[in-house]
Amino acid sequence: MTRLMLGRTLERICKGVLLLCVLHFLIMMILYFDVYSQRFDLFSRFNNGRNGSRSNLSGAAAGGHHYYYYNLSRPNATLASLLATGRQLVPSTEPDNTQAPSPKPLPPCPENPPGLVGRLLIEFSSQMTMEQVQKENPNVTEGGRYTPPDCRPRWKVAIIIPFRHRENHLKYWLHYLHPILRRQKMDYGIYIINQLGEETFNRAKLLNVGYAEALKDGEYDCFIFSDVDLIPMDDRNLYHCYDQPRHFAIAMDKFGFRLPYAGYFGGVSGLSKKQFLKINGFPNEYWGWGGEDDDIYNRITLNGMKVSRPDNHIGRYRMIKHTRDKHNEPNPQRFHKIRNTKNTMKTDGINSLTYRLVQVKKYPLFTNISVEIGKPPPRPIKG
Ligand code: UDH
Ligand code: MN
Repeated sequence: MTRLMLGRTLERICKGVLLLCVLHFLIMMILYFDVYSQRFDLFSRFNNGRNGSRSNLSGAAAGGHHYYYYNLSRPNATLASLLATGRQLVPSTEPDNTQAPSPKPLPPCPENPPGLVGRLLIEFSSQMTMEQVQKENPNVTEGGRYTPPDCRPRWKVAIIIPFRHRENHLKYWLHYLHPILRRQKMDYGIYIINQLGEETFNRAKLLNVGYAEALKDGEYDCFIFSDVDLIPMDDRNLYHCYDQPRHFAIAMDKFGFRLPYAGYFGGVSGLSKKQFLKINGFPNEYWGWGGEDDDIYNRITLNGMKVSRPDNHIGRYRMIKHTRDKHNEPNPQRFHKIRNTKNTMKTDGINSLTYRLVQVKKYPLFTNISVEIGKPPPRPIKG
């Protein structure tokens, strides 16, 4: 008899446990499907983003594509406390701004952007106005900035152009380069560093100014230094930085599409911020034409780095034909100076740069930075 009673009690306990299990399982299933349906956006797919079954569930209208969550992360909210009140089993009607889904993170930009076209036809005979060039580039934002809308760029590139009295060249440069850089999916800004006055031109010092001024405008980690008259003939020559300082303009038409000498680093080059600082930037003391690019090459090799270059057929450039500018005569001291880079690079560079900033002006396709950079020191009198 007692055995029978014991058996019945045990049976009841078992049934009770089983019932609890089933109940638990059901609750877990409800929670599981509800949370996951939100994560995978199952419902809004069917309700066209308008009020749908989910807002009806709670009896409240929901505008747009609002999502509702069980606020499990709310302080003091435990699963038990949520289960304790029936109301909380129904999704909350208050849109929770703190939990609004952030936009999908963009994928990194592809290493080989699919929109590239390869070899380009570059010519400088057709006339163009700045207004036309602006119309061609509606996606470029004020100051000549652009960021790809559909991917996360690896570099933030400042393109620095040394400049004086070359407005016509600048139009061609902007006309060709903006679309190329856009296809290359670069995140970039264009900085024209304009030397005011008519003193001797100083390309490398202007490039140092460009580095310093661009950093005031954006968090750049890559700097490309380009002459205003050089246009790449192939958009596979990617304008970003590399493991080693980059020389882009390796095959110019004016040199018969060949590197003129092994240590040539002129025309268009690029250094990451780290590489630039490692060589103390560029020399400030090369006044007039020539030598400053060789000095930069020396700085790179003396600091244990190597120049990286694209393939010969990809690194082709056209230079807009021009005569020698006034006040940019070949610098007679250049041969002597490039033999001394080792001694001068530590004290002449970005750490010794001085200039007077006169104006920063943002145009639709570029930022113009006008500066006074002084003049060459008086030549020592011989004898
Ligand atoms: N630059 C100016 N204004 C000047 C001088 C130079 O903007 O008055 C800038 C410009 O970005 C130019 C760069 O500095 O592209 C380099 O100067 P460059 O173009 O004069 O140098 P390059 O080696 O010319 O091309 C050498 C002059 C030889 C002309 C001989 C014609 N056969
Ligand atoms: Mn030139």
